[in-house]
Amino acid sequence: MRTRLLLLAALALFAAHAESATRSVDAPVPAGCDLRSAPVGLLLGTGPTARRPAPAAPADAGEPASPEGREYLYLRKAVGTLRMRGHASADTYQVYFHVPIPFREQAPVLLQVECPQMVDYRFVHEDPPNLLVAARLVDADSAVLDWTTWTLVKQDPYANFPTYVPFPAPGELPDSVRQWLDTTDCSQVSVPMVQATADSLRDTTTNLMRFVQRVCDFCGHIPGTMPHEPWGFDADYALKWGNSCTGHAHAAVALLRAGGVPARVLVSMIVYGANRYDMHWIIDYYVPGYGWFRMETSLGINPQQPQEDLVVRACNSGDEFPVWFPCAIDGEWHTSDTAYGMWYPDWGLAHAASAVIQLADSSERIDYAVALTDWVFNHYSSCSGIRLTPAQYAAFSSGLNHQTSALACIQVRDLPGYITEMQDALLDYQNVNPAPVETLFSEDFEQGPAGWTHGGGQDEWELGVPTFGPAETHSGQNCWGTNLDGPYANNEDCWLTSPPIDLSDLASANLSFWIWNRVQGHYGIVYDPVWVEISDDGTTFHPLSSRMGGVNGDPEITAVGGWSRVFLDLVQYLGDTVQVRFRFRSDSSVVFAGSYIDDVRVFGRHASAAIDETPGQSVRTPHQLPTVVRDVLRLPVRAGIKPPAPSCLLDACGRKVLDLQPGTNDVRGLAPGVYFVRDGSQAAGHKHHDVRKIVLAD
Ligand SMILES: [Ca+2]
Ligand SMILES: [Ca+2]
Repeated sequence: MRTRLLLLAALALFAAHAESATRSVDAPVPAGCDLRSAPVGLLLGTGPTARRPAPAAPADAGEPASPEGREYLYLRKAVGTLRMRGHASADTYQVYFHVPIPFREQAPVLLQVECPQMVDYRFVHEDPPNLLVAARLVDADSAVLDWTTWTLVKQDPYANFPTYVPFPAPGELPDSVRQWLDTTDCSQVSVPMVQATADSLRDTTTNLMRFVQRVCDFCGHIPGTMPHEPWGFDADYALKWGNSCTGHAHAAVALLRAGGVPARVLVSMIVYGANRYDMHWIIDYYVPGYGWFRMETSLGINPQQPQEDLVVRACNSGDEFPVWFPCAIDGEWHTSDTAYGMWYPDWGLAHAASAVIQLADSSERIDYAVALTDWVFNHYSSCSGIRLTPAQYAAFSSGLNHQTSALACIQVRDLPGYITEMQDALLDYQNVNPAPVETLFSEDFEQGPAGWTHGGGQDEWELGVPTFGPAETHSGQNCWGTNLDGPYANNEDCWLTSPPIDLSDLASANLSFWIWNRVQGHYGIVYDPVWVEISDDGTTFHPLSSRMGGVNGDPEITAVGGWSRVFLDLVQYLGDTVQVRFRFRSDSSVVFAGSYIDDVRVFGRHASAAIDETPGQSVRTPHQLPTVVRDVLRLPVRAGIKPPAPSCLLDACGRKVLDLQPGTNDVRGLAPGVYFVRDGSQAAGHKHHDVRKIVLAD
């Protein structure tokens, strides 16, 4: 039995989440704010008549109320702590995690990552607006990775929030929102209970807004308990038995879609909670003629103010996932190697978000600042960590310095200074101008095996039309499956291997594929796993993903999982010709439908000029921060930047106590306490230096 801390979403309107409580469970706790142990009265405190309160009080006392023509801009801070333990099977491995994304009213300013074992990191761009971060770490017994993001969020006063909107006639919705009417494995629009509930909530009203409000009130009253095992996080389960925030969101999405209202799931970090927690789940819904509005589906708040949450994933209908599918490639973080378990330790308490400042300004200037931040972040996230020529790298470094200075400006409420610095950053980033993303390899398996081979023990991989597992392929008629017309066998250990894929002359590369997985597993322990491996010589294969598990096998629950897409980073193999393979292994008893693969794609950017392909020698964008390990303060060497002033160490009163050299610095002579590293590698003439807090322990 393992004791875990669970977050109780015991909220009284916008009060902070309640203190964590302990609860014994014999399995890891799945993602999503866990509501099961929460006092129901508090959970349901926002009933039909309890509307959301006035906008949250300013983060700083004394901030004047927003005057006429002025709106609020908020700076939010989000942090994550990822703890890895075990040994990778290669010298380095990848850690993948989600951070706040550019999404409507919110624009990330900057990401900072601290980890003594980190080599570098980069952003993996999925379909817009989603992205995740892939950090590469040197293998060690254990590692702790801390990330921080700073995000601007502009207030939406909801001045246009309508009171009456007729339901759209078929064909009246724009094509761009139609995907969010689909039935999915998480939001099962087509099951009778969803249809009946939606019909009952709609009743005779012709007002779409009234229907939406009834769905919100209904979902706010779904119990925060999950009495039926095994757990599911889909709409069907939530309506039958209750759920965490994940099921509340899927239920609301399914009910709205069943009533003809496009709705999408948002995975978020709550700003108003004081503790560390799992990711939280809310939704957006589309009102014809007005656009998208946000809904807090666990507390029954509609519309929810955008500044209360930082969105880390906005689900396209094909991207919805029920928390633990595929296990270990979930919505929060995972590693590239089987040796590193995402469950251990403290998984589920890895995140926190908080308010930093808010300021009032003209809506025009705030709109511009957010749009500018969006542009800058797009360039920054495209270039960060990829291979650059020296000229590109110089431009990138200058842009990053301006971006860092901009963050310092906004932290002291200097919005004009922020805008100036971000404009300079944008100009620099435009000079980086990397090659566009191209598809380097793509296979939908509609034209036969196309060079893919399979083998191994008890091998049953086959290509064709599935008649047993998924109801349909992800594309066309064909996909690969561990057995197309029945369950896999016991004691399999087999592989499906791609033809060689050329990764030479690239600045970045990623692998994506779609997988339908229904294998034996139980609450995160996978008995019959599938995972991805890669080889640069066709002989020795290394893990590229952690082990992917499957959905539960409860006959009472509609199969949840469906086709899911996985994105992986291939930076370690740039310059090589690689083969990837899907490895499947089953134990000696209990079988399920198996693993099905479709639409494998490799995409990336070509290098802008000939770059040395030797890893470690090519120019990479540095983000390493000062670290203190065993009385040695290590100051990263910033290639390409000529420091105009030496870096130094300041005490808590701002007095210089030590000049710092790039590389290692002996700090044994200093008393324990809080110090600040002032980075001298800023461009000359800048008001703002990058200042990092460090703590010297006894
Ligand atoms: Ca296909
Ligand atoms: Ca088995």
